[in-house]
This record gives sequence, structure tokens and C-alpha cells, in this order.
Amino acid sequence: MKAFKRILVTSALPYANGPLHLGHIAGAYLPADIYVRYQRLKNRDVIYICGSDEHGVPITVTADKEGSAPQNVVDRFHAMNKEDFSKLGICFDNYSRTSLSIHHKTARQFFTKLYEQGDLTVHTEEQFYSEKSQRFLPDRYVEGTCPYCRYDKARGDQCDSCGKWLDPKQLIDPKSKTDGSTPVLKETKHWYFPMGRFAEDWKQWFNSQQWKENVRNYCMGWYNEGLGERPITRDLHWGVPVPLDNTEGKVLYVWFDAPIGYISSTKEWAKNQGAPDQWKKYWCDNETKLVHFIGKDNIVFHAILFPMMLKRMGNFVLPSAIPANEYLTIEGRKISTSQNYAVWLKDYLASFPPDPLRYTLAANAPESKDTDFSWKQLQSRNNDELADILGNFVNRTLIFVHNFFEGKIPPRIELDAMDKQMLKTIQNAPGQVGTQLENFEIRNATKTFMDVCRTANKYFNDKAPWSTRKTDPEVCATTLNVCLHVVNVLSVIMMPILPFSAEKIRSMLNIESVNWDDVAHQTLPADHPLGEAGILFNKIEDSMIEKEVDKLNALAGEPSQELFNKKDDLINFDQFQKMHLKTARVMKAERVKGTDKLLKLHIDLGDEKRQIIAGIAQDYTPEDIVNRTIIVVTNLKPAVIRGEESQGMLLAVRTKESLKLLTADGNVPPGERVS
Ligand code: B3M
Ligand code: ZN
Repeated sequence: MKAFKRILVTSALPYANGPLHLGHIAGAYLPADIYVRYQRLKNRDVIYICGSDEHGVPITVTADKEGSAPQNVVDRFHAMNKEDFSKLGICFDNYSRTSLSIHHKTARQFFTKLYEQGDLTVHTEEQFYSEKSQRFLPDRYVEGTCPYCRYDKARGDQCDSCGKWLDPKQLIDPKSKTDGSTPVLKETKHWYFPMGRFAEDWKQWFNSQQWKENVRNYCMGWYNEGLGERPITRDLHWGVPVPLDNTEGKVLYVWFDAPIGYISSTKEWAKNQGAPDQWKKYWCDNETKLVHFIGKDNIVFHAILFPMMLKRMGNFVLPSAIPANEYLTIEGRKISTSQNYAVWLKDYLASFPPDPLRYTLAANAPESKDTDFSWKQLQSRNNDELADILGNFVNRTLIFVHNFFEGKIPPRIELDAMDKQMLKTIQNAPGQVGTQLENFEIRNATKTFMDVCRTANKYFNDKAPWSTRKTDPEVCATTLNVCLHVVNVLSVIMMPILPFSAEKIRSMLNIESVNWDDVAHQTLPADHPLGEAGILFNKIEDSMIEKEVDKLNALAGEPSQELFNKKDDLINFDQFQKMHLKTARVMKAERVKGTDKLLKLHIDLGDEKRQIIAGIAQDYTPEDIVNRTIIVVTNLKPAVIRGEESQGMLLAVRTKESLKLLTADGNVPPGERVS
């Protein structure tokens, strides 16, 4: 493998149009942060570059929705995301923004050079234009009736009802979404990057690299389909203006300018270092290893479009690795920002410390396939691994030394076989974890680390210092000396994954920290006074995660508007008949313990009695509902909710303010079929 002099790490620039959620973190930020922290501990020359992506339709759509200016939107979310990243310990060397002039200038230089050397093509096409607002309308700014399903609020790029991809010109009765006027078709000129022209050159380079399987597969899929041409300009008023004459109202396409943001952010970093040319050392020298951490939806831009642009620029380094991650689901469901189904980083950090999340996401990183985050998993990773294994080992070691060795490092006297075995394990740990991190195997590295902690905890048990203390004080001293040595090494190799807790251990040890390669060889000075011992990880109680799960369930239970608006999914009467709806009388109702959302209802269905668990406790007390006749779906698969079986589901309407049960009008006996 090629030896590099320096490493330049980037994480995808998040759009500054909303807060960060755990999917973002698991995909592009935490793995990069872990990798960078490791490289720093190896004393490598590494910088970590990121920033807000502040251009493109995602920003203007959010601004329009809020009725505010794009600049306000990006100002707000740039500040918010920067702060949340820092609270999670994501340690960028620079977090820039693409709305800065340093970025505009750099992006313009790219476009101009490519244009001047004849690398761009230009085409004229017809596009919708609002005469009322005097502007061209991007696809999703045009609304009309879908030609396929007749849904009357279909967007120009896609119909939310039938899901079909559309061209705005297909819409029946198109209207401008911003001013309601009927747009006209008008000719407009756009510049394209002819990827197909550079495809063979690209392929040669691509084949000479070692890519992750998902990156290779996606790229070969695109390549085989034909790379064609990509428009790199847009008719929009927000973005980097096209640097050519007579192009007013045209900006660079966001996917052209955003990756250049990595370069402008590096320029900003160099400027802040007082060495403005320093960015070139990272970008324009073949001895730099460029690594892009991204989510899988960004692969084509980082593995094809951007490398092609860099290559055509002439003197730029191309990526050596693109550790693209798959997706994270939450409690088994896809994250959806439009439906607010997500765990927001800000909300997490308001209730829990950062390290347990870092550890859980690292242990379960979506490296080769989608993985799921659940609150239960966070709880068990925290309680059973961080607290009971790592925390317990560190704590019992430190407390023991404080209690029986006056808080000073005991001497190592004579090593027995068990001590030697433990020392060998810890000696090898930095190399093992390091190799895995070097190969972007964050999951494996996390597991290797925890396995070492497990071994250490067992060593403490097997050596039983509480009894050798009385029978053989020298053996006891040696055991604790070995344990402290292990704590010292662990505190360094856990730094990339658990930086906050590692810092705590460092101050408990009160020993100057050394780097990754040397720590296992460091001899602890006997008699050296330790710092104060403290708890590393508090247990997460059931009630804390139940609250979070309830929050998500409330969202999961709400039918998506998109689903509801579907018009072409009609069912016939037979299909309707398959659903058994019956009247039921509530005989008894009680609250489900440990939650304020659920009631357990005992219902009479005429010829049988059942129990159902219903999420109505915030709108109905048990007294309110007893003796009412409600409507229940009786042939729904039973589900276990909070350990209680629910044998059916009642019908209700949820409005913005409250929830209302559907009940029968007048006196209807229980068990009657609804039809
Ligand atoms: N902002 C897309 C995204 O957040 C985009 C990444 C740009 S990386 C240069 O998924
Ligand atoms: Zn449709």
C-alpha cells in the first residue's frame, strides 16, 4: 500500500436547512471523527474539513416554507449544527460555509477554468417561467395535476400521490408554487459537464483504486448506464452566480459547488492558521491521502463527478478512499425528516451524555448494510457494556488503589502467568484496534476494544485482590499495578470512540498522556499519586428510554399524508370486507404502568371478551371510557405493547388538538359487524 505523508479527511457538507439527526451522525460524521482522532494519536499530519452546504433548492424550499430569506435559514442552521457537532465531540479542524466569499470565489475559478479549456457544453431548452415574478421556476416550484393519477398538487419533479417521476412540462394546468400564476415556457441556456467525455479516463483511475464494494457497485452501475451530460447551472437566485456575461439569474448547480466547499473550507483553515498557502499542501500534492466520508446517496458525486472535475483542473489530488456508509433506521423504520420521524441529535444531547451514543453508533455502524438504532440498544450498550464492563473495571481499580494503597500507584513486584497474559493482551490492543480503524472498520474496532475491557474485568476477578491483600500483599500490589497499566492503555485507545470518558480517566490517573504507539510501553511511576476517582457511566433507566420510544411511536402511528393522498390505490368491496370491524362495549379500563399514554381496555364483543391496549390515556381517563360502545378492528394480528397483549385496535380520529373515539350512535349491542 502506498505510504502517504498527510491525510485530508472530509465529511459531507450537511445542508443548512434543518437540524442533524442520528442518521447523519452514523453515516458521515462519527466514523470520520473516530478515524481522525486515531490519526492524530498516531502523530500523523491530518486535517478534518467540513462545513455547511448553504446552496441549492433544499435551502430555498425551506426558506419559502418559512416565509423567510434563504440567508436567515442558513444562518440559523449553520450555527445550530456547528454547536451540536461540537457537543458530540466531532472535532473538525474547520467548519466553513458555502455562502462565504472565499467559497464563491473558488467555485467560480473552477467553472471558469473548465469553461475556458472547453470542458463544458451549453444547450438551450424550454423551461417554465413566471412572468408575474420574472423568474424561471425550478422543477419543484411548479405544481399541477398529475397526468398519471390526477392528483392536483403534483410537484414538477415528482408526484407525491402516485410517486411517479415527472417533468414539469407533463403537468396538467401547471401553476407557479410561489405566486400562483400560470407559467409560460421560455427558452433558457444551461451549461453541462459532459461526464461521458471523460468516462474512460475516469474508469482507468477508478479501476486502479481499492474501493469499498458498495462504492464500486454504484459507480459501475452509473458507468454502465452511460454517464452522459449533467447540467451544472440552474435558474435560481440563490447560489454562486455563473461567472459569465449575460447570465443574470443563473447560479451554479449545488452539486457542482458543494464539493468545492471542501477546498474553500481548507483555504479558510489555512488562512486562520496564518499560512494562506498551506491548503495547497493538502490539495495539490500526490502524497496526500484524501478521504471522503459520506452516506451512500452521495456516492456518484464523490466518486465520479468531483474526481472528474478535480482531474480536469489539472493539479489536484483525487480521493484515495470513500468510506460510504449505508443507512441507519430507527426502531425498524426509515428516517423521514418530512414526517419528523427521526431522533434529533439536539434532543438526544438534551437528555443524555454524548459518549454512549458515540459508542452505540460505532458498535453498530452501517458499514456494509443498513443497521437499526433502538433506544433499548442504547440502554444495553450503555448499561451492560460501558457501565458494567469498562466503567466497572476502571472504577474498581481506582477505588481499590485509593482505599488500600493511599491513592498511589503500587509497585510491580513479580509477574505470574496470569499477569503476563493480561499484559500481552493489552500490549497487542493498540495495534489491533489501530489496524481496524486504519481500514475504516469502526464496528470491529469497537468490538475489539470492548473485548479487551472484558478480559481486564475478568483478570481483576480472577486475581481477587480483596483476598490477596490480606494473604499476599506483594501479589496484590502487582495486580493493581497491572490493572492501572491496563487502564492507562485503555484510556488512550478509547479516545477516538469515547473521547469524553477517556478524558475523565486521564484525570483520574493524573498521568501525562502519551500517543497511540507508546502508551503500551509506558512504565507507570510507582508511588505516583492518582487523581480523584469518579463514576464514568450512569445507568440509563427504563423510564428514560420508554419516554423516547413513546415519542417515536406517536410519530410512527400517524399515517403519512402522502399515503393518505394516494388516489390510485382503490380497494374493492371484498378487500374492505376482509377487515372485521365490530362494536365493543368497554367493561373495564385501567392505566398501563410506567406510561402516561396507554390504557388497557377489557372489552365485550358479544360472544367473546378481549383486552386491547390503546394510546388514548392523554385524552380519556378510565372512567370516561367505561361503558362506552366503541368500534374495534378485531382481525388485526395481536401485538405485545409494554408486555401486554393487545387483541385488536380501536378506531379514533386524531386532530391537532386532541383524539376522539369513534362510537356508535344510539343503543347498539356489542359484537355487531360494522359495514
Ligand atoms: N449537502 C447532500 C446531503 O447532505 C449534500 C452533501 C454535499 S457534500 C459536498 O446529503
Ligand atoms: Zn400522480
